Amino acid sequence: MDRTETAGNARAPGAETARHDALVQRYSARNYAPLPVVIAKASGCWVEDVDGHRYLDMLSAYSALNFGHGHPEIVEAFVAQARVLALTSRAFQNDQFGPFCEEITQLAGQDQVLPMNSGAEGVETALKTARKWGYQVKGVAADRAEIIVCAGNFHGRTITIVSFSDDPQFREGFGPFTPGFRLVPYGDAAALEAAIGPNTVGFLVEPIQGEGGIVVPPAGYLKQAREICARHRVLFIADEIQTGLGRTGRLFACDHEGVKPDVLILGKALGGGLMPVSAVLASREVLGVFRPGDHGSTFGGNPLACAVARVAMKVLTRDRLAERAASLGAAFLERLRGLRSSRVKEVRGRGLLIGIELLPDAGPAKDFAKRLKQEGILCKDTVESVLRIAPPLVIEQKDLDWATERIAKVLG
Ligand code: IF1
Repeated sequence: MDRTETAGNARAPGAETARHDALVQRYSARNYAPLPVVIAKASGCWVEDVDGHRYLDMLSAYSALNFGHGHPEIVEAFVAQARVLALTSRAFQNDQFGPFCEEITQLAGQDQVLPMNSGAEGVETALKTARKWGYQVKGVAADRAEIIVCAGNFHGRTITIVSFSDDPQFREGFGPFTPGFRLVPYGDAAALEAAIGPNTVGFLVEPIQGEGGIVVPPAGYLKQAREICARHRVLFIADEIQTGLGRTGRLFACDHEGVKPDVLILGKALGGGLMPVSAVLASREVLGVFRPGDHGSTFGGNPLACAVARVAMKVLTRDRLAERAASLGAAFLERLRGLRSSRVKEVRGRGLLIGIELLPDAGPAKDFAKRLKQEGILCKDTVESVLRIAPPLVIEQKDLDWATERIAKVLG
């Protein structure tokens, strides 16, 4: 798609957008309040709406689109596999699953994998793993296992996961909740250590908090937390669903501190931007707690998902997308910081996961997201005051330049 054509045009919602919006208002549950843009097609980093307006995608479906929209090789693998074999269930084996398991465990440096679909399922699987490990291996008394989580966490939307959220909206009306979780402040290793007791089996953490507002923890935090967990025989569980697979400039965000988690959760980009694929990776000792029938999923490990994930991992490594995120992201972050806007409190992030925190009197971040949309940039607010900027890792420098100008204009 040519990016310059509609640059600068007003992008007021047109008749087609209104028609679609009316359908959604009437027939969809109102669990979202999206920007008024109805996307009809996309390629790479660019999308086009039903009224023919073009936008640069700087949200990337919350990092699920690390490879951009419709990556030709990934689409090719998807279509080819769909023609040959798409689904078997795990009652039988399929010829994509074994190679997928070998490749993803090698990529992650872990012994074994348990495949699921959505990120939330991956997190649930990791929590079940930690509890079972706690009872079978650590020797915690039945039903006493505790898992420590962080204030400001976001790990998904299931009842168990919202049970340990500290965001009232994610919980309100959804009780009763799952017990067995304990909250500690994020970025505070001493608080983690103080919260550990004899029944603690795991510590679940995002290496950078996404929904929390792109919160990068203090340097050394992950390493200290890793060390504390090892000392107390607590599983260090990294939710890299959003930060993993190159987003932050390393293959995994934990790599920035040389940390290898006991349990690693991947999702989003693992599906190549085409389908939900998640995975839990760990040592043989940890994933070895499962016996046939303990846990599973109809679609987890299906041949279509495995084929897509395999080609996604291949593209990620071959095209050095983590290095690309590191260099493009560092320069982009510098330029955003250099804007010195009087409305901006802080620009932070790692690689191509960037948050722009606005000052309280600048108004809600959502208004800036709307204004950026009018300028041809799609991004999203997170918490009240933070704009989340996270383009596909395949973005070109010239597109980042184009975006910087428009962000400067809107923040100016
Ligand atoms: C929505 C946020 C992002 C995640 C981490 C697990 C999951 C997510 C670290 C669950 C999902 C999404 C879901 C999406 C909004 C979004 C989000 F703003 F809410 F926080 F990305 F930053 N762990 N994050 O970020 O994965 O089950 O959705 O596949 O609309 O809820 P999922």
